[in-house]
Amino acid sequence: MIDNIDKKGDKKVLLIFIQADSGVDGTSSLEATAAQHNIFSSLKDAALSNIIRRAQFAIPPLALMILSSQKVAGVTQSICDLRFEKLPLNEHWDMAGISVQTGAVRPAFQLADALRARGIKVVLGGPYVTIFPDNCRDHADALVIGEADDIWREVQYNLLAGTLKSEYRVETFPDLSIERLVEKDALDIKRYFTTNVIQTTRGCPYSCDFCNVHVMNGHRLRHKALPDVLREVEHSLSKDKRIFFFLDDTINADEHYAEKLFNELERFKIHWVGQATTALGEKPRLLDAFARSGCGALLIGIESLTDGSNHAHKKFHNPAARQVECISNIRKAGICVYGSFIYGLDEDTLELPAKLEAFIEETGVDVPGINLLRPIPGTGVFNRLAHEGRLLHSPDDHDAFKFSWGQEMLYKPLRIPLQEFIPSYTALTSRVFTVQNAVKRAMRAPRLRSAVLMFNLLYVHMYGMARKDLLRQLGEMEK
Ligand code: B12
Ligand code: SF4
Repeated sequence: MIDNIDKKGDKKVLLIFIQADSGVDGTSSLEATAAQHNIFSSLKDAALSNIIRRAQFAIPPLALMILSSQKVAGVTQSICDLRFEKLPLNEHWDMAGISVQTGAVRPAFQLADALRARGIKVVLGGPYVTIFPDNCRDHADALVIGEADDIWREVQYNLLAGTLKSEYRVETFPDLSIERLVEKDALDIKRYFTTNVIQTTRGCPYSCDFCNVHVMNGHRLRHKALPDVLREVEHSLSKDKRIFFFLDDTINADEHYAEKLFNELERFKIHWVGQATTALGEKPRLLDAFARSGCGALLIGIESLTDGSNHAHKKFHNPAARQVECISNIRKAGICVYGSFIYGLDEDTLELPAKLEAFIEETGVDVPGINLLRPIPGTGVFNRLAHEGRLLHSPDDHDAFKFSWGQEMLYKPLRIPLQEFIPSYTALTSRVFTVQNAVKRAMRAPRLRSAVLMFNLLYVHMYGMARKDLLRQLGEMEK
């Protein structure tokens, strides 16, 4: 392949991560005009939105770090993260690679069209392209469908040779046990809260119907070899000494592997955060390995407090009867819990908010996240809601779909009329997210008290904004 290379010169590739319209990229009111009626409040919202974007989730896109680590002689790659920087259009680029997440489809396509109009070749990849390639074809010179860890080299060779194909389809999931060191040289390290992002496994053995992961990455858990992970931690530390984010969706999915990993990691004396299931709380040895290796906080998807609702959404690995004990045990081990709940699942009733509040109190969840169900196109729940006529927008209009911050209902809950559901949700978030509760949670947190305070205070603001949007939606429904 290399023999065909056009020797005219190096090719420059820009890898782009898009800022989503709302959600964790800095919540802003969904109704811009309404937010602007008061200049001071819109300035305050813009400033807070900026802080949220930078402080809270300022980690780099691992996908683009992986791609830029696939080096081909004659190609230079840079990452542009539109959440924090502007497009460097004063420079020459031969090709742009855009990561398209569902929910940021419109800005991604607009950007792709604009770049192509300037003569830059555009390759689209990422979750949305993998699930809905046909919707993307008109906006790209090439699509990469699937996990691009290995195929990205071929794309670069073809760029050099002037033989870019319109489609690259990854037929089998990459074998993660082959070492691929992730480099940071295409990134501006200073822009981020930390650049230590590591994924040790990919895929998910579970099938929650509101989630895309098992759809995109498969049900079989693929592991990196433990020595490779340790080398990656060491390499990452040599460039950046800050906290680590393990991006695995369930870092305790393979308990045996996780225990070995975190026992080995102890010697690096790092601090880390990640995502786990409640099951961790009933495995004292594993929990101990997590705590000794420097685990400061875990995001735990609790979703509902009733088995009926969790089971209705194919989540079977979080039995309601064990939730209190598991969460309490994790906190007793000195690990903060970000408890992620969803209100509005199929078996939920108006009694759930009171239960949720009591649960948060009883277990001492350090940072609660009370989400509305987001039916992501391509998930089982999206298809079911579309089939049952419960979506509030056309199923074909993926642009109507937003990953907002509990700011709008996108569907009709099964057992609660929307007119009652919205007020019960807004009343719940106004009780849970108060300044007083933020201070209380920070004071009782097992560690990371200032981070717990900051998160809770930001949520006072973010859920407050969400309430305004939701109540506006309710008002419109009642007109
Ligand atoms: C860490 C993380 C974040 C971080 C960092 C963002 C990031 N994507 O790096 C933060 C906190 C910022 C974040 C934010 C959000 N996230 Co998030 N996040 C994740 C998580 C846990 C890991 C992402 C990751 O690094 N994966 C590992 C890499 C290697 O996989 P990958 O991103 O899919 O990339 C591979 C392929 O897709 C492809 N690829 C990707 N991009 C490109 C680009 C090109 C050019 C090519 C060729 C190929 C290619 O090749 C890559 C290598 O194999 C995933 C879950 C998951 N398992 O992926 C959710 C996930 C991506 N997030 C999700 C969501 C919903 C969000 C938010 C909308 C949340 C919110 N309400 O605001 C925002 C959106 C932000 C945005 N601007 O788009 C959903 C996306 C669903 C979808 N269909 O798009 C996921 C899948 C979670 C889920 N359960 O469904 N997230
Ligand atoms: S929500 Fe978590 S546990 Fe459920 S399928 Fe998705 S990644 Fe797996």
